[in-house]
Amino acid sequence: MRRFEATQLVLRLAGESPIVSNLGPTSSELWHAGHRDRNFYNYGNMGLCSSIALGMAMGTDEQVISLDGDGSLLMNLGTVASIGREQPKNLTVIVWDNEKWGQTGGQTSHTATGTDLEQVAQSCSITRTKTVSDLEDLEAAITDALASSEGPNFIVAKIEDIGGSTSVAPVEPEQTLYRFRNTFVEPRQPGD
Ligand SMILES: Cc1ncc(C[n+]2csc(CCOP(=O)(O)OP(=O)(O)O)c2C)c(N)n1
Ligand SMILES: [Mg+2]
Repeated sequence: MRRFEATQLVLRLAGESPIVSNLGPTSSELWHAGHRDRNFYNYGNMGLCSSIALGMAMGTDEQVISLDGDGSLLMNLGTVASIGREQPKNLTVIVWDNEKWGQTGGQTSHTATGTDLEQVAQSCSITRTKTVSDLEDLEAAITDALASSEGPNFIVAKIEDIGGSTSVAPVEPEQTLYRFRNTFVEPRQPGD
């Protein structure tokens, strides 16, 4: 499964739900697959994608989707424990697992040598977990997750080891925050 096609699938299923995306190619591919104000592109920070999505899920009733990366999540496994502790019903974490720190040279990550992120999630009290490796199973897992009010959901999506299939997206952190935040704010009425 290629991340770009998988990202297009996520966008098709997400509706208006906020999507938080890992730095680098994950964010660039999301931008190319379908830029929208409710995409929160991470920039430069590693390991905080699902932490930000967790905070967001705790502040809204909407379904929140995190598109994380194996290497980044491995850098901050504590976020999985926090998701397990807080049990946000409206959070779905999808980990694009290419078993590599892809964008910095393709160094092999721990998921290539025995670390099973689905089991990590299970051990942190996240019970709704799945590991998928094709688009059909991914679609079923996401559909089930977004229809459920019993999250958190944790999906490990095994993806092919290819570099970024798109050019770097022209995203600026400040603009991302401004655009994204405004989608949660009620427009002001005359006289307010
Ligand atoms: C704290 C920190 N350390 C290192 C980096 C450099 N860095 C940027 S992306 C990345 C690899 C991310 O791996 P993964 O989340 O698996 O995404 P992939 O590149 O495979 O899509 C690294 C090491 C960084 N941005 N921040
Ligand atoms: Mg990776």
